[in-house]
Amino acid sequence: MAQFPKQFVWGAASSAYQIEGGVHEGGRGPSNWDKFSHTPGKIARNENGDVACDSYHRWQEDVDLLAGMHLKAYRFSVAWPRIAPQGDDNWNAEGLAYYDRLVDALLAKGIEPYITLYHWDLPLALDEKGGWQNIDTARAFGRYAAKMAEHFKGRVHNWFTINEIACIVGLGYGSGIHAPGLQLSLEQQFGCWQNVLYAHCLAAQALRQADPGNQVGFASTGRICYPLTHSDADIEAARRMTFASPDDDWSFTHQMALDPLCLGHWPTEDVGPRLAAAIARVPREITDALPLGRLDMIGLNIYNAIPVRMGEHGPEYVERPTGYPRTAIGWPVEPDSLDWGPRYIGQRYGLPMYITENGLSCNDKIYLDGQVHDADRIDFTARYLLALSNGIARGADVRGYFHWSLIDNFEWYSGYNERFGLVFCDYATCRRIPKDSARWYGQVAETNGACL
Ligand code: IFM
Repeated sequence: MAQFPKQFVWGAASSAYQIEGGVHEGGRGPSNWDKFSHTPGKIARNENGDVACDSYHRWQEDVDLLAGMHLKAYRFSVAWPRIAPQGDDNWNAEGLAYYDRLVDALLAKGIEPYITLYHWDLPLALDEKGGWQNIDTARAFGRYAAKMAEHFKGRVHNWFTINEIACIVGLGYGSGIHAPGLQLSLEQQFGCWQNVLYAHCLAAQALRQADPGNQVGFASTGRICYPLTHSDADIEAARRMTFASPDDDWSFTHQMALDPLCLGHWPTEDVGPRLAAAIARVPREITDALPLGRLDMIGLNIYNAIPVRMGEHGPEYVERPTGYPRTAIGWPVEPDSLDWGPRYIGQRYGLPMYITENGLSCNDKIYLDGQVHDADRIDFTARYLLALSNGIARGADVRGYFHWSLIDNFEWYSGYNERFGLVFCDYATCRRIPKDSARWYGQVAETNGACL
């Protein structure tokens, strides 16, 4: 039987651009993702987030769905362009009022809001001035965070500043498959990276200044490795590969963000020479601000991991056998990621952790009986949660789990093709249908995992 700590937080997660729609309503300004998704050829079937799940109007239904699943926490993001339509300090009262309604409705149902301040939708005005290449974007983010902290003081206590710096930089400014669609050099990407971290630090400072009781987190994603066997050599090999930063694969790693924020220095282990040179050039203004960014909690977005063993010449990846289980999007099913990931990260940083995202896309559909039977999601999530409870039993200080996602939504360059929700969204009408997994996950939450 799985065991979770008594106060373990069961929740679900979403993000603004992926679910809200209402992009021209309530005084919201244009974003980088509006521009990118409306550029032909960037998104599957040229889809966009104009309507998405229409949560801009159906937020009360979302809250009711969370309550129906006995969830005590909701991680959602605020659309910066709704609060600062031009990216400056002209705050939009209607945008704030939208989140007032959502936060108050959550609190009325006993659901704790966990706000993410940046889940990739940047005011277009800032994007046009260079986006994360420009250090002024970080300064603007600090002011936006201050506004949010002051406005929600006493109602919101848990904040994640940034979601997945790896995707912001690696996909937005590296491979170019996300907004703004640039393909920059390692050095230029690292310039964006240091600006995003600086933004986090300024935001963390503002959040604490507004309310010293605020819990400040950073939702990180990146390579997790797990040992092929439980030999000491394989365990050490997987740890080392988890925290290596070679020049050709540095951005999708946790330590590039968490070392500076939690240890106060940049990674030193297995760092490629070009990356090391870029690190040596980080401006003083940013390095000096790093201590402000210290974390109260680490958010981990974990979907899979890579098996590793100690080979003759050092740690090596192990190829998965033919026919290995995969989700609809093609990601390998690797429950061990939730066992070893939090263990390795916890050993390195010694901070409380939350699984801020975990889940899968399935080829869900409405069956003849009108229901959505998603046995794959139940099986996947049960395996991952059992592994997580194992990691917790072996010392990982994980305080909560947020399933990605509450509801099917706009999956970035894949458009609406990938269904990650516990709740089905019929995009023609935006009608919500809780899937079998929603009922099952509700039981998991209600029994604190004892039914697993
Ligand atoms: O949908 C995304 C989310 O926005 C960020 N983390 C991964 C999810 C699945 O791809």
